[in-house]
Amino acid sequence: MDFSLNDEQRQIREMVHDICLERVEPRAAEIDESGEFPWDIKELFAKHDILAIPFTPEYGGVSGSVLTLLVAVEEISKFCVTSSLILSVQSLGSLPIALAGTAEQKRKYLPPLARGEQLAAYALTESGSGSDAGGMRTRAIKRGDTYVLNGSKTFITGGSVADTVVVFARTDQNGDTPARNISAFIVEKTMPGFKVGKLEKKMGIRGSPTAQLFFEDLAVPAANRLGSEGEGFKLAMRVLDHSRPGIAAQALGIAEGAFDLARKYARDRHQFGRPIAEFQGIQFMLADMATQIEAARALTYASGDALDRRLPDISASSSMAKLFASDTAMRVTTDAVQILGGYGYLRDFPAERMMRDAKITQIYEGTNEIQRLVIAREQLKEKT
Ligand code: COS
Repeated sequence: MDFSLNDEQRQIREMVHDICLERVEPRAAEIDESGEFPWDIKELFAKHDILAIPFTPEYGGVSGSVLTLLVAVEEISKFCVTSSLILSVQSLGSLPIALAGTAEQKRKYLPPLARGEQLAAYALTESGSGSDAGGMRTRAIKRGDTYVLNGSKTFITGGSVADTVVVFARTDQNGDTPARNISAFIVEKTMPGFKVGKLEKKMGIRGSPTAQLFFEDLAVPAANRLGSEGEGFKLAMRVLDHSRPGIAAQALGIAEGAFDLARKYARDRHQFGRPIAEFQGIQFMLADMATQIEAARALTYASGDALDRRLPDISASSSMAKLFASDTAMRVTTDAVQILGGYGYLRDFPAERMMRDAKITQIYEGTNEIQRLVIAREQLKEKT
């Protein structure tokens, strides 16, 4: 089955595939082992305009289509999930600016991101507010034409390498305004008071830095506020509606990479005098893996297409894609390790890395329990 991609999307998929096969796949195990951010891959993606895919030509980009971005993320993830995150986070961190920025903010911040000269990050989560994103404590107090930020963020993907970070903070001045008086600010890493804390040691996506960020009397010009004061929570949710299909695409790519590996191994590995692919137990596993992947791809592409066509009620389709594709990635990578048997458990083969990388897709950008909550709420809304 092939979802109807246009010529541009097919060309981008081919280009990304060729580059990743030649340059990213040979680095994937090393990146995982070292746990270091792959600056060489970031430069490679910038040079080939891969980091320009999330941006429209008006701001120096090459596409701006969500579906095109998903296809690119899927393709990179087949080879190296850490590398796919360089593109995903460039999109996530710039989405608040693209969705809510003024023309001036977009002109200033988007072109260097599209050129890959700068990196972006999205700072919503805090140690005490993960699923309950509205419970954040970082505060921005207005003083004249600046806001003074104090607080911290945690689990910020790419936070230590980003030049531009969109930070969400409470703007209720006296604690007596509505609970969700949250606003979003474009923060530059060079602003005094911006500090990077510890980098987390993780199970997977090990070359993607996950950082703590601290803001100590950090003065942000009021001109860097995104949208109206108090509108930040809704913006954060809109961004997640747009970015969750990207996690689905990542999960889909991991599942496809693991499936290809397992299929090849099943054909090559002989036991009891024949390839293990001839045993029904293996065939049934491969059949289930392939079916789940097809279904995950259909949901993922449909959610991207819905966003591109600006259809209403996209929250549920984004969450469904993320939920189903990430569960698929976990199942398929676990089965791939099983098909490879003892070899699947060794670092000599990429199956175990894919399984470790898959797990995070069920957790970040909203746990799958939160996705179910979003989907259920949409189903229970009164339909006219
Ligand atoms: N788009 C626009 N507005 C939205 C929205 C969306 N997708 N979802 C909610 N809102 C609005 C609501 O309409 C409501 O507006 P009003 O106050 O005008 O009625 C407001 O935002 C608050 O919504 P709600 O009451 O649903 O908020 P909750 O605190 O119940 O939170 C969940 C909702 C749990 C869905 C949200 O907190 C969430 O997604 N949490 C997970 C966060 C996450 O994914 N973190 C991962 C790290 S970021 S990489």
